[in-house]
Amino acid sequence: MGQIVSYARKGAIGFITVDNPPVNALSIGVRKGIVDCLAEGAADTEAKALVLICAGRTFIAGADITEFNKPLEDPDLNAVIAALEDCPKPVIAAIHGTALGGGLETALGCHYRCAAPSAQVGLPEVKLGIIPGAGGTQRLPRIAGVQAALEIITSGDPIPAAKAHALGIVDEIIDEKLEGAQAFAEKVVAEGRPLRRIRDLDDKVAEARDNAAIFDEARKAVAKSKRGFEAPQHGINAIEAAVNLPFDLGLEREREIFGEALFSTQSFAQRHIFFAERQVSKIPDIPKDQSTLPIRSAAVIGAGTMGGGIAMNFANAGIPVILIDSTQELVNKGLGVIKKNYAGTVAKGKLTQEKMDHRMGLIAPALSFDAIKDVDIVVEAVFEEMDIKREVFKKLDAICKPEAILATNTSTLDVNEIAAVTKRPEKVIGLHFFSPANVMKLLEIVRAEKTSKETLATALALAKTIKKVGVVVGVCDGFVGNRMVHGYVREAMFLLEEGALPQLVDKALYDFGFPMGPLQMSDLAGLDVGWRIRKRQAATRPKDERYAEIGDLLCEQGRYGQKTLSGFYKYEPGNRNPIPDPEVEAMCIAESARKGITRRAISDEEIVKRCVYPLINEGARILEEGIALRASDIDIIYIYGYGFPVFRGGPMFYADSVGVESVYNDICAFHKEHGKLWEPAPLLERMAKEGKTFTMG
Ligand code: 3H9
Repeated sequence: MGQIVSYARKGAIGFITVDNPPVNALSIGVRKGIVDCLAEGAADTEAKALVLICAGRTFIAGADITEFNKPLEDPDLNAVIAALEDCPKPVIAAIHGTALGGGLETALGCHYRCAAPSAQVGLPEVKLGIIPGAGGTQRLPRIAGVQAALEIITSGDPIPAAKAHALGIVDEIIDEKLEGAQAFAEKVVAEGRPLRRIRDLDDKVAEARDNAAIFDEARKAVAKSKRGFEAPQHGINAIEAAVNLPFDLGLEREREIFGEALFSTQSFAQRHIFFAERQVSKIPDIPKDQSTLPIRSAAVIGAGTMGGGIAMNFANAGIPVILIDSTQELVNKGLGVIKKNYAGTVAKGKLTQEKMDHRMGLIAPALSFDAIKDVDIVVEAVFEEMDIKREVFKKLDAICKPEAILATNTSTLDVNEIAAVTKRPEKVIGLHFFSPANVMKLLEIVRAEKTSKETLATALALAKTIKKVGVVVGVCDGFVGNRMVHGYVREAMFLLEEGALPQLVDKALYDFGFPMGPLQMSDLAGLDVGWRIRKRQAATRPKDERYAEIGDLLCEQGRYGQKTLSGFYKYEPGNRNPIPDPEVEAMCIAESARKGITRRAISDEEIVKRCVYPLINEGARILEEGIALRASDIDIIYIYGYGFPVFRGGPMFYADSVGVESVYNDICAFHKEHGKLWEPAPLLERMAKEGKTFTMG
């Protein structure tokens, strides 16, 4: 293996090259290597300037996150950056790919920066629950101004090279392959440019020195846009220190805040999610080099809300898609909804009219299955009835080319049974999109008994192509997400019988960090869906099982949720804001009386436990049954499919952070009080007794 960091001179310019795949993270070898090569370059009398450049696909993408849980080895990154800044020769960073976090901080320690046109720079630390810890909060406002620094640091989003250039972060845009880095360095030497240390700049921070309002506004904005997240607020505090303190004291303050954030539960949760997201596509029995089928064309059966949304995903990725329904009217209606969705995005300035036209052009309506005989994949999104699905799959099997993958978007039905009606069960898979399918990032990829590895690997690759987070799950009623959500909503309804009102239940879970509570969510999804399922299950429901009738009573009154402007709440036309409804409150009180339940005051803490712990309990069952491969996969499903707060790490990480034993003990107490629906999952019980965790190794 070659050196991680090496020094070589070309003409009068010394090159320090970092080569630490995959993303040139700043592990200890890189930190030491940079300091050593810098000394070599400084001592090289022929070298008039030094260029810090990276091999591979990117400039340094940040500190090595895997080192965060270990004792830090010297030199730390601040020492490396100080060495760059104090170098007696101009040091120039040459940036390609992404200069992120510690990577950008390193570049800001250099005297000048040049970048490839496609490069991006950013400080994404808040996404890991921390703040930049190597001077980023102190140097960025000095070079780019306080407002820009606030935006970049609190959002964590990268900015393109051109914008970085306009802000002064990058001094020169060169060519894609960074061949112009040498010429730029020579120019710096020829022009006798000074050793510009960002730490010494003051004009941009001075502008904000008597402007406390800029920070107040940022705090307010972040409290709304990043509700519940601590790190963006920490970031603002650190930038404020940059404005009001001398550089070294500001750096010290940044260090303190960084340390505090690093050991916070939120940061552990967010780092868990970072790695969980990268783990999710790794399937133990699927080799890395597993062949996949190219997906160059697609078809969606069913032009309803779901089918239309799925078709948009293909069109967005540039894949032509045929949208089929049984009548011209239904197809036209579906196309109309798609057009309206795109037009909304154009109106918001997030899509050009030209791109919209191109995407619409990729969606071809059709009435007959004959139109789809050559497509590479078909996604069925017809009515959720087994008989209908079986018919569709029989027809698809007969018409589609033998290599085509046949996918079902079922959310509850047995994919094995659907596969069994075809002669190609190895090509059948579930692709469970979440509504609205063009927006929600989650895709449950349902691996049926006979699904081949190639089909599964193709589905995982497709998920990436259409920018979804694909999570592989096994066959069971509701798969992972919906199976777990059942207990979450069930308890919310029991709480209404016990003394809470919808707005109280929802507020507790909103405050916990969900974008909305379970009852508002049910109103949004439509109460009739669950009602239909419950009616189907009524015959087999054990007589002694507790059951809340409130959801059924609402549906019997035609209150199906937002679409009928009434459900657990009332709604004004065209407005999604829930309005508490005295009629529903009276219904809750009447139900308690009918069941002989004395209504009581219920704390937010109990509401959270009653609704969130069923997720954990069912999650443990799902894990034990092998329906999910890993606890972290369940966390990803809940974050991307149900808005579980990222800073709590998903339900399984949350169980670990509260303490598995404590969760188990509460579940046992609920079991005693509320009956068998709360029976603890055997895995949860074992883990509690053995002192184990779901996600913490
Ligand atoms: C920081 O810098 C703190 C400082 O302010 C203070 C220090 C004192 N470390 O995402 P990919 C791994 S905080 C370790 O699939 P892509 C990743 O796990 C850091 N490992 O590639 C994966 O491993 P595997 C601030 C890392 O091309 C592999 O690399 N920086 C790191 O889709 C490929 O990753 C960030 O937060 C890391 N920093 O995207 C940037 N980064 O193959 C985080 C990646 O075993 N990184 N890995 O699964 C990213 O955003 C993306 O990885 C990037 C490439 C855009 C760079």
